[in-house]
Amino acid sequence: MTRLDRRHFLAGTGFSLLGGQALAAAETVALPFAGGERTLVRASQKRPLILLTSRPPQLETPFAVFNEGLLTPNDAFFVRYHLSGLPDAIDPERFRLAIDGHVETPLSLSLASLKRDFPVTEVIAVNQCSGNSRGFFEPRVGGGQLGNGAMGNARWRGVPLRALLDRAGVRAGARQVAFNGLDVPPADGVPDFVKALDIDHARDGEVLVAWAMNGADLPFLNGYPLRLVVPGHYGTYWVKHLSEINVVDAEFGGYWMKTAYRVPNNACACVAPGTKPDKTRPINRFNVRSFVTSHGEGAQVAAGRVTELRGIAFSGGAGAARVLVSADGGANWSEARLGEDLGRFSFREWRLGLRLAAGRHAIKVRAFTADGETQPLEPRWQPAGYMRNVVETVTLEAS
Ligand SMILES: Nc1nc2c(c(=O)[nH]1)N[C@H]1C(S)=C(S)[C@@H](COP(=O)(O)O)O[C@H]1N2
Ligand SMILES: [Mo]
Repeated sequence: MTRLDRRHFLAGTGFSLLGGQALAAAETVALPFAGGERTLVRASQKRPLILLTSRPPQLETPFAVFNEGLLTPNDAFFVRYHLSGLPDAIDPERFRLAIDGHVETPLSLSLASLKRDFPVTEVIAVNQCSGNSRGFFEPRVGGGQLGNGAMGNARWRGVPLRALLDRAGVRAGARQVAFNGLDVPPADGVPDFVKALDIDHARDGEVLVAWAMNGADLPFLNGYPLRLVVPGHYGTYWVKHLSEINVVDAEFGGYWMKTAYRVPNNACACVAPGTKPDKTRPINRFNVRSFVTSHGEGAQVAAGRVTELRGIAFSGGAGAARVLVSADGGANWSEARLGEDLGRFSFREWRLGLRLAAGRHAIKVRAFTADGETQPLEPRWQPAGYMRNVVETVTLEAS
């Protein structure tokens, strides 16, 4: 990106995406697929992140961050928007959250009331974009060509959605709850970003209306002052700048539920490469994934000595009960040690020491949930490029 381009997109957004700090154009990274050359940019409240698009802002976390710790720092957390009409400065005194629709008593809550008048709870949960890792799809699919950095794990603090719905009094016949944020479509006809959950899911006690992550206010780009947290479910449901919770007595028919963010309606949510599904359903829970974080592709290690491998695993709500590692491309597998359990929605650390002979080694990592769900050895395919969870491989050079 040139300096001129940067000025253009600074002028065109309602806030300072770059925080006034233009970075040298030399700071680039190459994601490991065709067309993966990217610029690092510094958005407001963020360290340099991988730029996918500037309008709307889409920033990916550099993968090395996931080796820093199990909680993803707020300033490194990825950013994804669909609409370029981001809210301007939000006044926390004047902000109100509406709870309306098919309820007995519509509510309009200030931030102060939300924090004072309801039970407060915390959960550590992964937020992952449906299209995380889309850039690796073969054959290629349209959409943001993301590497593996459109995910993050944080401690979220807020009020259970159930408590808000109970206070408003959900009326009989309620079917879904729709969530809208303060961002708006530009004047090009893209529908407003509104997502919906089934009423039972909305009332399960796990979904939060959160104002803090990792002990601090939500960064603006991650949804200040409030966002929905839907543990175990893809990021598309985690509506940012949440301003309206609307209970509806029918299936919500908005574009972002009815047309977008749908997956093939079968057990694997997949189809033969290059084909289209005949039936789809809204995307919902994550599948299980695991990664090596300690070593990147092609890393050099000492032959004949123990190499300490480390990584992360997570799933859509059953945690990661086992992680197996293969050092010979999948012929033999060893059990990794699991780290502290931060809850079933969190990243879980795994570690394994391996003594590698001189030469190249294809290290594979495969996680299993307590329910026995695991990662496929060959990638699944679907036209939207969602839900990639193939067993990852990292090649190490021992010498
Ligand atoms: N208001 C609003 N909320 C939104 C979106 C959006 O475009 N607008 N995108 C969703 C999608 S698809 C994802 S993956 C997550 C990303 O959360 P993050 O930007 O905090 O990482 O936000 C979700 N919430
Ligand atoms: Mo997403």
